[in-house]
Amino acid sequence: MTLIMPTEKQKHYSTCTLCEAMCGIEVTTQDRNILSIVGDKANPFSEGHVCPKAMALKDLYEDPERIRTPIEKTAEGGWQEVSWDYALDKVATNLFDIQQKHGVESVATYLGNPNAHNMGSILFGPYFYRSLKSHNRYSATSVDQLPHHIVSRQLFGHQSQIPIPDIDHTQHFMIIGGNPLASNGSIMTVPHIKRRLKAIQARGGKVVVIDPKKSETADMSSEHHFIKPGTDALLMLAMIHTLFDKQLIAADALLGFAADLLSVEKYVVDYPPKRVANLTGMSESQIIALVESFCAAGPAVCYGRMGASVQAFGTLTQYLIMLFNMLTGNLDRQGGMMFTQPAADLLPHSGRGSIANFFTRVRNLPAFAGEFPVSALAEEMLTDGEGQIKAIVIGAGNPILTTPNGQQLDKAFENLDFVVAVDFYITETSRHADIILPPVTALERDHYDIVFHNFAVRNSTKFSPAIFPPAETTKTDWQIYLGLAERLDKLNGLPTDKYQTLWQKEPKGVVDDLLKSGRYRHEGEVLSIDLLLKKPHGIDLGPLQPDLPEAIYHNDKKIDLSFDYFMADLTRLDKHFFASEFSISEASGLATDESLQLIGRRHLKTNNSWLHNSQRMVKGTNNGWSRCTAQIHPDDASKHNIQDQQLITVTSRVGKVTLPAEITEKIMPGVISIPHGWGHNKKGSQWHTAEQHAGVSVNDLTDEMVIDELSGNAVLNGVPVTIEAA
Ligand SMILES: Nc1nc2c(c(=O)[nH]1)N[C@H]1C(S)=C(S)[C@@H](COP(=O)(O)OP(=O)(O)OC[C@H]3O[C@@H](n4cnc5c(=O)[nH]c(N)nc54)[C@H](O)[C@@H]3O)O[C@H]1N2
Ligand SMILES: Nc1nc2c(c(=O)[nH]1)N[C@H]1C(S)=C(S)[C@@H](COP(=O)(O)OP(=O)(O)OC[C@H]3O[C@@H](n4cnc5c(=O)[nH]c(N)nc54)[C@H](O)[C@@H]3O)O[C@H]1N2
Ligand code: SF4
Ligand SMILES: [Mo]
Repeated sequence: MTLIMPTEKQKHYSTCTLCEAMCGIEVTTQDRNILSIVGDKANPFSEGHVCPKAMALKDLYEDPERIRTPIEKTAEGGWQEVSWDYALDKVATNLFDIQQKHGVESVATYLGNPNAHNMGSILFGPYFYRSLKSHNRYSATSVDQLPHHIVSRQLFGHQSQIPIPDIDHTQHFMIIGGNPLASNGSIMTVPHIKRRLKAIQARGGKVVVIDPKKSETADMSSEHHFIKPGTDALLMLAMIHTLFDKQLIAADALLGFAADLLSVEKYVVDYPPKRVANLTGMSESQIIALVESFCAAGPAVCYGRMGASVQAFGTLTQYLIMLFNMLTGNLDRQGGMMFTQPAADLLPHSGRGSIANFFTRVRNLPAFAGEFPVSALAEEMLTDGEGQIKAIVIGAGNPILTTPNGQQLDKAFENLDFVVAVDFYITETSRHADIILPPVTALERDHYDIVFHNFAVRNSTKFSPAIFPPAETTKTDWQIYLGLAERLDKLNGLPTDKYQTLWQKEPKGVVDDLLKSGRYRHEGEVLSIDLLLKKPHGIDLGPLQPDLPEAIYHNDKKIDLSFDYFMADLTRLDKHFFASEFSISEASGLATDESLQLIGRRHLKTNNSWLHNSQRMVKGTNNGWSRCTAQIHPDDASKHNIQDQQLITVTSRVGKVTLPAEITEKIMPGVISIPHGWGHNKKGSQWHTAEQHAGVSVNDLTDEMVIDELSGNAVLNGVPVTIEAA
């Protein structure tokens, strides 16, 4: 008998990749086991902060239901393990054959949120999509931040040049449709959000939250104002109107970059606060006071996120928020909205974002940056004809739970000839796959945050090498994508010489090049992966700095306010809000006096659809329903004769779901809130803990036919629904 002695415990310094906050973590391991994960106190950026989700990294790593080897569906519908070579060959050959038979457009891709946290997918995934040559590309962007990209593309010339709230220096932080206390911040990489918000208040500043729900963030804010879902564009128009009306414009410093800034006035004259008061649910005096206190604060920032983006006028709203910051002199000002100066800057090397240069086949929806709105995905699968989607590759996404009208999409998947999932779970979506290609989890791969360093509230840099050396039998996302790309190019008779270089370079080689050609030195040394390996806690590169005009990607180094593009949407807005009652209900589906407006919410222990197989993340929740409840106001409950915890049926144009009511004063009357990412009760998915806390999918209610027409972004907030006792 041989005794295998455990090796010494080891401490590793790494990064949590679950949300955008980039917290530094200290991971204690022994052999290939994780003993603990705690905050890395020596990390200069996150200073020891972690949230309860950090431990989910251990749960994911250990989860016996996580797939570790490629699997193929058998004729009987079961799964069998196959080798990587077999799986990659078969995927490439089938995709090639389908494209030969039905044309290049017949193969679609959908990329989910975790790709943004994965430098391998970001840097090497594109080789695969390009080798497919299909325009049928979709991602979670169009159920999320698409408006931000379009605004930045037009104004600053690059889709990813998005300014960030300078939270550590602001005196007034206005949050419209964000709940960073639950989400830990979005398009604002900010560990320790609570401490930072408290610091604003401690230095005499204010945190102001505008939200149809008195959220966790609203609970600790200086002021919270209810707003009716989907009316933020009206509020912003009235706020800008007030700036002109009360002569509060302070834009001198920006006129050199945007000479026509003051012409905004002519677009807002028709929207005095009085006119939007009823529609927004905010009084005239409330709106005027909001603006006056913002302008009196010194450095101030107005920040709009998810809640403000995934609504019928989300793009217009984000545009108006940017104009508001500019007109009050808060763009590129310390304590306002500022551009980060990342150490590894991908922007100069990546697409600036093409707008509406091609359109979907069925509904003629515009592409942005080479991607179609995901609201069009199901119809492109279901509608016969040339260009119909016959196969799809899903990379790190679960669109059946996360995109509008999930049930229709679920059915549409059954129509397909071939489905591939790059995922390590058998989810509601990947259960449709013919082959699943499972990458390793985050702690088993090298990590440099190539996206979120660009959205961080301080400039910083950190490289985290894989904690566990790769096993012979595992692959990371980039190895999967590169393997597929090389095979497809070979099948298409294209040269494949470049791949040899790429296999050797690896994504970290690309980051190394970016660091070396970047703007920073550390103690006189050029930044590089080698240098960062010696600094496992990361390096702080200081607070955000004014960066105009350098931050602008337009050739003339001027901000292009693109009035014609954005303000044209005011016609649709007027029709939607100010035309007769008839056209209001027509525009929003099924709105009647009886209907409630559906919105979403996040909880600290969720991550979209995929952390519910961790017992730690779902425990302590009610009656097997988990946290998936329908929050309604007591007035609406009594109107419909509904008791707390009673099961209710919620119905929209596209579907109905039944779940417990949670009666709370924290929600605005007339509004109902249901979180997304639940509904783990579909036959064939394999996460048994999640199944015990199944909940329902709110996206069985959201409507793929109602979109923000300017961007094609989904409308997940302000969906008209009716309720009744079940
Ligand atoms: N109603 C409503 N719907 C929403 C939202 C809302 O607020 N309300 N929010 C929207 C938003 S903001 C987003 S971003 C989307 C998210 O939507 P999606 O990206 O479609 O869904 P996720 O739940 O993030 O699914 C991620 C999948 O990737 C897998 N995965 C995790 N890590 C990795 C990895 O490293 N590699 C690979 N290959 N796979 C991995 C997981 O197992 C999981 O199956 O949901 C959107 N849907
Ligand atoms: N714990 C946890 N953290 C996460 C995620 C997660 O699933 N769980 N997901 C991550 C992802 S992918 C993203 S994109 C970010 C999103 O992060 P955030 O942008 O902070 O999004 P939410 O937490 O959903 O907060 C949105 C807020 O908007 C409000 N709202 C809804 N409709 C409207 C409206 O019409 N107008 C206004 N003004 N407000 C409205 C909601 O009530 C809610 O409080 O979070 C990330 N972090
Ligand atoms: S806040 Fe985000 S990055 Fe930090 S530990 Fe929690 S999930 Fe991870
Ligand atoms: Mo997101």
